[in-house]
Amino acid sequence: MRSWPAPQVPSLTDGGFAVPAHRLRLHDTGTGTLSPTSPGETAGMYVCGITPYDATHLGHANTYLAFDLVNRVWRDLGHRVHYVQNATDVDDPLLERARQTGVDWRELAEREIELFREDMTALRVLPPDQYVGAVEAIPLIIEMIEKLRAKDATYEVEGDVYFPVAADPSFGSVSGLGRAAMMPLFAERGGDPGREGKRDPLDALIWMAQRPGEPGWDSPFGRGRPGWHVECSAISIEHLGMAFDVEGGGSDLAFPHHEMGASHAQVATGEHPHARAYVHAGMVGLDGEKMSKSRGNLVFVSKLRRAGTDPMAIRLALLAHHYRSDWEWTQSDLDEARARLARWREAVQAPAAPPAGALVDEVRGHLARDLDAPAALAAVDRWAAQTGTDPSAPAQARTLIDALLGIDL
Ligand code: 5CA
Ligand code: ZN
Repeated sequence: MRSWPAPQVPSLTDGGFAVPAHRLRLHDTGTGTLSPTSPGETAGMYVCGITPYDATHLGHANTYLAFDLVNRVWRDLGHRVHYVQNATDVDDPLLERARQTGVDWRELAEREIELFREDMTALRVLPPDQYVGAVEAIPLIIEMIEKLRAKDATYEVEGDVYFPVAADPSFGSVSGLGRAAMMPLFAERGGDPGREGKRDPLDALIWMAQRPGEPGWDSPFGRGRPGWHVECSAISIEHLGMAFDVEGGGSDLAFPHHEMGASHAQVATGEHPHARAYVHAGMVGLDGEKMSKSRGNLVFVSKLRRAGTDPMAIRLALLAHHYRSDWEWTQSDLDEARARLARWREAVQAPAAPPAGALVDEVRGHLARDLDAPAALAAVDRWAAQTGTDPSAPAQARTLIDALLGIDL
């Protein structure tokens, strides 16, 4: 599928600031520790995309912004970044919404993906190099299921194909959860622990035989459509291979989605690990609940934009929270971000300011320690509150804020 246009990313090294000696450290969900990313020349990142049955809400935006920071920090460290994202353009919730509203599921997906592209462009989120829909990936997915079948890592229940989690000795290491904790999450997040005929309640559906009135594609295991986890598993290894640097998404994807996807990939390829680090963003809520399409308590990026909100204020409002924290959106988030944006704009338009070198080091340092954007923002605030005499500092600070925080002043 078409990705979206890339914003310009100015280079701090071209501006005379040496490449930092540190590495980017990120919190890995499986180990619960900060782990240094150690990409080669090219860093590989897969971030799960939207299920396009509704518009992008601030929770989605917050998650994509977190990984946009990863992208920007790696680039600043001199790496090329190979970034891949999917769009789950065929799945239960999408088909359900299409049925309810009488819209063709393909049209619904296309419309919402286009809106997502516009939102990401407005928020200056760097686009993936490959933006891949589940539908266009079906041949890849079938190929992957064939590999699992060849390893005896599939079985059928009434025409549906399952993956036995027992096939992967490292099952559980992505989320770090034990079976007791997995069970309720599996039921809550699209799994079917109670289905009769399964060998293990946690086994995951990888191919669903066509249901009446639903779309289906021919495959060696019958006409049907792919399960959810195998979609991201197949797309990620096709474009990034195994052991890519970061797989990311919101914390609701750690289990079962990333856990199952890793198991599928590890069993199909016989290699380990699927990703070197599994990184998860916190959940953004509104009125005491996780913002979610099914709950309907959503603040849409597109709606804020249409109401005239500066997308840079939305971006700053989200960056004011650490990416791993769970938090609630309120109007004051936006008010504070607008005021901050105005202060920063004024500071970079001044004829002179305090030297920017220390600020560059500080912002780079904060982001390299598990993307501490709130600390980076506070450092810029302190710089902007001072007066100084360095005439090149305002432009340098502007470059820094653009390159690493993605804020166009
Ligand atoms: N298509 C799948 C991933 S393959 C999916 O989860 N789609 S989604 O549209 O439901 O979510 C897209 C991304 O936004 C996921 O990374 C999800 O974890 C994240 N997300 C969803 N709701 C929130 C929220 N309230 N706060 C933060 N992130 C969220
Ligand atoms: Zn995914």
